[in-house]
Amino acid sequence: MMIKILYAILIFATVLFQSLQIATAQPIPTAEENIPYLVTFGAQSEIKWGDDDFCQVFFLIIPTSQVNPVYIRVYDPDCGGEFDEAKGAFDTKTAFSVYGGKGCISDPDAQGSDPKGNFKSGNLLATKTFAENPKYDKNWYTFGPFNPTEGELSNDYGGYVLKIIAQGISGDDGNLYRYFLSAKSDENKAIEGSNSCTFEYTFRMHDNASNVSHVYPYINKAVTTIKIFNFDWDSDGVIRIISVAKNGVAAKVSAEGNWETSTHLISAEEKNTSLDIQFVKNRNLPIKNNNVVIYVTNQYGDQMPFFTAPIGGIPKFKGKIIATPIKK
Ligand SMILES: [Ca+2]
Ligand SMILES: [Ca+2]
Ligand SMILES: [Ca+2]
Repeated sequence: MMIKILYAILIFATVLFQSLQIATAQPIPTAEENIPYLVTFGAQSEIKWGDDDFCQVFFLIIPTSQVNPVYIRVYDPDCGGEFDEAKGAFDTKTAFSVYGGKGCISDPDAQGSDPKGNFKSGNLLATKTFAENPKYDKNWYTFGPFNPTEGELSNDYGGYVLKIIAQGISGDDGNLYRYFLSAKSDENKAIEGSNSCTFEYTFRMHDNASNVSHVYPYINKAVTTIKIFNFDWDSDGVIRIISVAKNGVAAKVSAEGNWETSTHLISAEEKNTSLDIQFVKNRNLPIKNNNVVIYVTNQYGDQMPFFTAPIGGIPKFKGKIIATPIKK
């Protein structure tokens, strides 16, 4: 009996260890991020509704061990129906376009915070524009199949990289959606060892104030200072940093339709780890339908990637917890 229990514990520990070692990041956003939806507004929208540039770029990283085709599935790509954010009648068109090939991620314009210059770098592999369409409301549209080698091979990012750009072509409504990098066309089947990243995140917060959302920028060994930019947070609580060396350092937060920035030093132990930037809503006055934009630069002003499956796992503060006496 005792041996059976020990054996069960061993199996459980092995599975847990493996799950920590292998990133499985196919739903975008991931469970670790706890972000309900990505959001992109139509080109005629007011930026104070929470999208500064009506464009969102994501990179999908496929391990070189993957030989079979992959699919990029988009949940609720249309703008209309249940989840999307209406301004008057739904009249928004959103183009989703998939790119691969040389320059797809390595072109510096692809890694900026603004859709400028050659940000559509690489080869266009597929594109489709969606308006309001009940067929795709609360439903999936599948791009692909794509051969992994159609992506750009990148040693820096650890695999073949595809890019998907969501762009609000026209209209003034908010299109909410999610992605899944799948091994199958008609269902979501994870690809072991894959990951995804973006250099500027535009997303919808939960309405329920008990939900904390997270993004995970990776700190490579060259980073000494970071600058956090956030837009249209609507003063909805706090944005704080957890890392191996930071235990809830507050970033300066934006109100409605403005950018705020704060600069934070990076310590030696934070190099080659991820930061956990947490979005904690105000429990007394939670904001509904809050869309927010965030990006982070290093000391050279270069954008840093947010990985949907944090590299090295979710960081835990390793310093001493200093107890603060409770005020009575
Ligand atoms: Ca409209
Ligand atoms: Ca949608
Ligand atoms: Ca907002």
